[in-house]
Amino acid sequence: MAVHRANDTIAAIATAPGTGGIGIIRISGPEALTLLRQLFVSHKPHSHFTSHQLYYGTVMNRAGQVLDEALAVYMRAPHTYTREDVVELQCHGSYLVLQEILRTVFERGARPADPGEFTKRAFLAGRIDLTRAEAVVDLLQAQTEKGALLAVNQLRGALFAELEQIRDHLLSILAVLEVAIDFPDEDAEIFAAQQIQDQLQTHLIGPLERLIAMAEQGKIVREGVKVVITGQPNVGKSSLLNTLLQEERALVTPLPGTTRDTIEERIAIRGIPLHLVDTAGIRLHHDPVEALGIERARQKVEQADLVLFLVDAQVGWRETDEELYRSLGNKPHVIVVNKRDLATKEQIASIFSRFSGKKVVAISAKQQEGIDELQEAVYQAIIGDGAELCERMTCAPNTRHRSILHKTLTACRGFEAAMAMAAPVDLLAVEVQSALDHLGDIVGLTTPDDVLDVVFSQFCIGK
Ligand SMILES: Nc1nc2c(ncn2[C@@H]2O[C@H](COP(=O)(O)OP(=O)(O)OP(=O)(O)O)[C@@H](O)[C@H]2O)c(=O)[nH]1
Ligand SMILES: [Mg+2]
Repeated sequence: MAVHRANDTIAAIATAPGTGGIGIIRISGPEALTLLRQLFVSHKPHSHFTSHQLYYGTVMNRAGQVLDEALAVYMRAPHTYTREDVVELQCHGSYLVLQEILRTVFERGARPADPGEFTKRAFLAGRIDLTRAEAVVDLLQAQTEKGALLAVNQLRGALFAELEQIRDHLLSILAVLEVAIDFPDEDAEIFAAQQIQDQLQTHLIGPLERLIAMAEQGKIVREGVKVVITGQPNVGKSSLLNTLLQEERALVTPLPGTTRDTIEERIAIRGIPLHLVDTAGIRLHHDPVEALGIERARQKVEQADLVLFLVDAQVGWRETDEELYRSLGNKPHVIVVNKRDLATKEQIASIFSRFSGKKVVAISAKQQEGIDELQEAVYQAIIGDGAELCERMTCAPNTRHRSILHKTLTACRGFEAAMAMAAPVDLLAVEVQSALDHLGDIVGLTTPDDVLDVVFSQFCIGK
């Protein structure tokens, strides 16, 4: 595991992703006050920050641009949670803005807090005992919005399951090598090099590369589930975006072909951060600008984690809807029957009848009806029975996971190279052991001495 010095100044977003309202950035360590002075300008001039007092002002980036209005509090050591100097910034809670502010904090010298590191510091400073630390975990879990937690847990569970499999394969290879070391004469029989090489490619290098790629794409828990609104022109896609955002973000007109380019916004549904994309209505068209928009719309659908497929209830299900719908393949989706205020019960029922068992919701984007049901359907698609979605995304490796995955992969490649050079078996075993050791930093099984890490890794970052 990367060695982080205990007296670094650390920072993280302390509130759950996507919950809105306010978002808190917490900074702890010797540089906390210096950082506060650098990035926060109080509205009322004052000569110094009094401990435990709230200040109202603006947060700036290094270029001096205002990032947000915020309330700041400086808490002088040792009367703080971590017994270090602590600064908290209460901001407006948009996840993007919070990340922007956090980036500025990092640029100015703080480093990202490890999961549970604030509480770990509190524990190490004798501020709380281990049982209390664990109780804090429970409390946090109870307080945090269920959706966000479920998402994190489910995704994290999937990551662990994959890593366990990788570990099992490493262990089985190690076992073969150990036997070969202990019984050198039977070398040839036990040590089936080709088989090990296959196992290495299929079950170790391949999956590790995939996980790293996934981590590199950024993703899910940090950035949100990518939800793309698609459908034919004029079905009400932009209206839906606006309704979900509660803001007139996209242009809405009675004319088909209004949206020419994609529009991307971030929102949260039940604590799950979403990256919501409105696209141009898809139809065959010769207007070159619209054609470009349509091409882009198709790409967005391609990249989506979840598609909201809109159809106009009054117009009904057309051949062209069918065509477009088929092009989704098995992409996770929710069918949204819009403009229900204009349609008869029969019209709505006839569309519903096509999708028995699938997720269909009838809404009116304009009258803001059925939006709760839609949110529930989206939530279910992601969390509830969204096994397909979770399976595809598998997990959300974070930055720490990523660097460990890299080290594990490097060790596996080292093993591969050593095999190719027909290195002595005990050297091969060393490579495999090293891969296992790295992996253990995530899975936690091969670092037996550190109960603390296991306990504290249960915390969300920022606690
Ligand atoms: N009555 C009613 N009208 C709606 C509803 N949703 C959208 N509309 C109207 O339908 C028209 C088209 O809405 P848009 O949101 O622009 O549709 P769009 O799918 O984004 O259209 P393009 O961008 O052209 O593909 C507008 O006049 C909206 O006011 C609804 O639920 N009920
Ligand atoms: Mg539109």
